[in-house]
Amino acid sequence: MELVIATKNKGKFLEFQRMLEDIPVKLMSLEDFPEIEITEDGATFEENALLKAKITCTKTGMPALGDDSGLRVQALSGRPGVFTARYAGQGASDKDNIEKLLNELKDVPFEKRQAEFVCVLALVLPDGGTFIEEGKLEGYIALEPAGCDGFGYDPIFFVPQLEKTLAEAGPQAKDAISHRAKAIKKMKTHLINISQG
Ligand code: ITT
Repeated sequence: MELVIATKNKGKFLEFQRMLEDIPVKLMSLEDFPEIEITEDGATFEENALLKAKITCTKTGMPALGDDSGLRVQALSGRPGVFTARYAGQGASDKDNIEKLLNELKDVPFEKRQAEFVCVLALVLPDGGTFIEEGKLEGYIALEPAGCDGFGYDPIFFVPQLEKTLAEAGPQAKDAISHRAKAIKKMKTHLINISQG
């Protein structure tokens, strides 16, 4: 079965490739369909994940999987939430977003910097079949960036059980516990059933 991951984010796509390599599904991403433009205007992760998957499925005629994910920081009443990718403005770089978040939290001590990563996946099939799954990872926003693996906010997401940031932990350790790994694990059951026809 062919499956389009409805993302332009290379870091995300690499994680899907790693975590779905053991099932008989050929993955593509929006890099393979540069003509597809998606405007994320949903109010929730679920709405945005569905939007990405529906547009991609309609335009390609193939099963599509949307991933909408982001950070909820307790001291910021759950922000940036669905605006995580655009936190420092439309088209902001990971570096700009990290700088803005660290600046907003500059007076907040480490023990009050609880945060969670959320990942919502939406799978949309050409026959209209739809599946939604979610995963979360709890941690803290570090005082400064550390590590160079991963993508996005990984250098400032400190995971107590690893005693390091996700960017220091590396891909194997991240895939064992991440928000995306938990959502993918649940979605895999549906993908296996569908690919077996
Ligand atoms: P697509 O919409 O094309 O998939 P995007 O990066 O815009 O790419 P989102 O709208 O879902 O994706 O925004 C997710 C934001 O959360 C973005 O800033 C990511 O860098 C960040 N993010 C999501 N998962 C992450 C992870 O596992 N590690 C670090 N940052 C993550």
